[in-house]
Amino acid sequence: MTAVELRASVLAAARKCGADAVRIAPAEPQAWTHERMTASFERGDLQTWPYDERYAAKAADPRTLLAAARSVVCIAVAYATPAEAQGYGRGRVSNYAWSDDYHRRMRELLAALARELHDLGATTAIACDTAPVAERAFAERAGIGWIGKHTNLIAPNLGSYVFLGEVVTSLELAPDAPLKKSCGACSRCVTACPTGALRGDYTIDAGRCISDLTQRTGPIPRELRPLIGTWVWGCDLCQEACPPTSRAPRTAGAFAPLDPETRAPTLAALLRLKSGDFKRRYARTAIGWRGGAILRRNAAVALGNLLDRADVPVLEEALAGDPHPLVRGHVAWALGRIGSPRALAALRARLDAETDALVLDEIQAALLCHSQASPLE
Ligand code: B12
Repeated sequence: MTAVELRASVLAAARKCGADAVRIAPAEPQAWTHERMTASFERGDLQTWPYDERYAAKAADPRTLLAAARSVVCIAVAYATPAEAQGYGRGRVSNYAWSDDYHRRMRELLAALARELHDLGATTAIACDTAPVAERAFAERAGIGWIGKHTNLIAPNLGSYVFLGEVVTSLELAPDAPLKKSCGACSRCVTACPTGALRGDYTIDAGRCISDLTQRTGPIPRELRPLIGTWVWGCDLCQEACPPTSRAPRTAGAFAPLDPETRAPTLAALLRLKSGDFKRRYARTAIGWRGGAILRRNAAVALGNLLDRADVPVLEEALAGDPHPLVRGHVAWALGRIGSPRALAALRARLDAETDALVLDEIQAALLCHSQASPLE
């Protein structure tokens, strides 16, 4: 087989396995990526992630995954499915988590492609999300698309609602050229981000990104909670505002959407979600890995942002009965935000019964805001 035929068979195999876009990058260390990632970590952009300079060095060099690496086969798979109206009282879940967990689907796809490459005599390593690979940077180098001001990779005709994956291989394949495109003067994503996470210079302060805030463990900083709106898992606001992304067809075949209650859960029901129900509903999705308490915490914040007195009883119930102090603390905040007489009475009543210091602090902070006047009274 000639080098041209080999390359063509690899690209055809990737398409056959389900890639919507496929291009090749050389398996060389990317000094520019190493530098940019290091600078980002030094600025503290990814404070909730265990990343450092050593991680950046690994992520910028595919030989970390495979010593004999010569090429990186980069693929993108579209995941946007038709958008739907959310409905009042429902939480927003990011489009990337509307279907079966993409990690599983992408691994199947990448493993199938790797098997095809083995038949061509190659050794391989596959990566999607969890391996130390700067996936967007390699996809950008391969010419799959360009990195936008929202820091997501935007592929022509597909937009940014694409998952990225790589097969690092010992095969010597002629690389593709980068597209060398940029967002130009467009900065709609920057304006659309309510928390100001995007700086407009193609970098992000991930500690302010709603996607990070809803997925991290531990308390969400109080000053950022009102900006989260009704997002309960991930966030798509920067991508919804992105012209090439909103123009792209929402017809992903590989990721069929699950039922509406999973994609846009009723907030009151989410706050009451028991562990067994959480597993039944979310174990198969990309939401499953963090556990139910994180979702209940997020439901509390979303209810605090809906500012509806009708939700006070369910919040009251959770303040007294949720087993997790993290949830009770955010519920206290939500009751304080609503600030109706019944909500404040529930907070006061809990002061004597509550034993957890974090929750007590939240209750006191919530009551303090109302020591002068309540917005809804
Ligand atoms: C940590 C992480 C997060 C964190 C931090 C995100 C961030 N922007 O760094 C949080 C939780 C916030 C997050 C959110 C999301 N994530 Co995420 N995440 C990752 C993960 C695991 C590591 C990313 C990382 O290393 N970040 C550190 C920064 C410094 O590095 P970087 O993102 O690679 O980008 C820099 C370099 O590429 C460098 N660079 C290198 N070469 C070049 C060239 C040019 C021209 C430019 C401009 C820049 C550049 O500049 C970039 C910006 O500084 C990757 C998987 C992976 N292994 O790569 C998925 C990944 C990036 N996430 C993904 C997705 C889908 C999301 C969400 C859309 C999910 C959601 N809807 O909630 C959001 C998007 C939020 C956003 N605007 O970024 C996809 C992105 C797909 C795409 N089309 O780009 C990935 C690739 C997973 C996958 N396999 O598909 N994520």
